[in-house]
Amino acid sequence: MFTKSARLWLGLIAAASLLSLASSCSPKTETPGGDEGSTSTAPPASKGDEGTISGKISFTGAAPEAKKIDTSADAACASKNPNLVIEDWVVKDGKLANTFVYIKDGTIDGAKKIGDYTWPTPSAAVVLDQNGCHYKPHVLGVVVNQSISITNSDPTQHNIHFLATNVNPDWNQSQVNGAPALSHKLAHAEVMAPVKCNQHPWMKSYVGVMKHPFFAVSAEDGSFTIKGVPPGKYTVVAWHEGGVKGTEKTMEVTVTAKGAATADFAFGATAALSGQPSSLPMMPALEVPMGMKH
Ligand SMILES: [Cu+2]
Repeated sequence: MFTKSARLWLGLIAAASLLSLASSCSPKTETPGGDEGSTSTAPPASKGDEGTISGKISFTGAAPEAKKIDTSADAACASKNPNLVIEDWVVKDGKLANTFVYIKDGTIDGAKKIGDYTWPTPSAAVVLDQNGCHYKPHVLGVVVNQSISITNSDPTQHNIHFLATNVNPDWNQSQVNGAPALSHKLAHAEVMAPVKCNQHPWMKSYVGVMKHPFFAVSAEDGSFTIKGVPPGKYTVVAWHEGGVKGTEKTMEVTVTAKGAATADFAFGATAALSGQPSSLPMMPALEVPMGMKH
């Protein structure tokens, strides 16, 4: 059957695969908003003095053209949503939608760093709908382990694919038209978990997974509000797709008791130009076996 050296090689290959499996079971976490793990401290009790962080996301310069998507590969998509356009940059009157804004770090007044607490996971699911052969919403946020209810509102089959990163694992499910909702949870904080449809290559979505509930997504008028923020000093980040792993803007924000802090961010033509509309960011990490990265 096998020569002695072939047997040796087979053994080595098996050992290497086991090693890489073992290391991929404990994914390296990049801790946006802190990460789960070391502590399980409940956050300080509410004093009823929480404030808000709100603002507008602007796009400076000429808005990138919203390119039309060729949906001819699926007649159901073409007839339901004939004017489907790429959603990489949704700009209206100089304001930018689909920006994920979150507290990355910071300290609650009289308490610890926000990432040192384990915030409760909301029991309500967040809905990610496949509707008109695109995702609604295009960008969404969840708390670690919060259910995402994936619905198919189209007269065609979709295949939702949460791409593996070095934070969260691969998850890939097809869903025929009329099928019940699927449910998925992400166990690790991540900015952003990329989602695509294996059936319709233009379909993309991004899910921000936070250890805490202090995040929001900018609406079509660029506005966002993060509610229920305990008074403190925070680093607030606005993330928008484009570039290799998206583009982030950072701001230091102080929230006073019952205060309304403002955090306006601006993205511009430079970030748009570095975007890669035809491919998903964060893909390069996929091909490298975990064992080789340490
Ligand atoms: Cu699809």
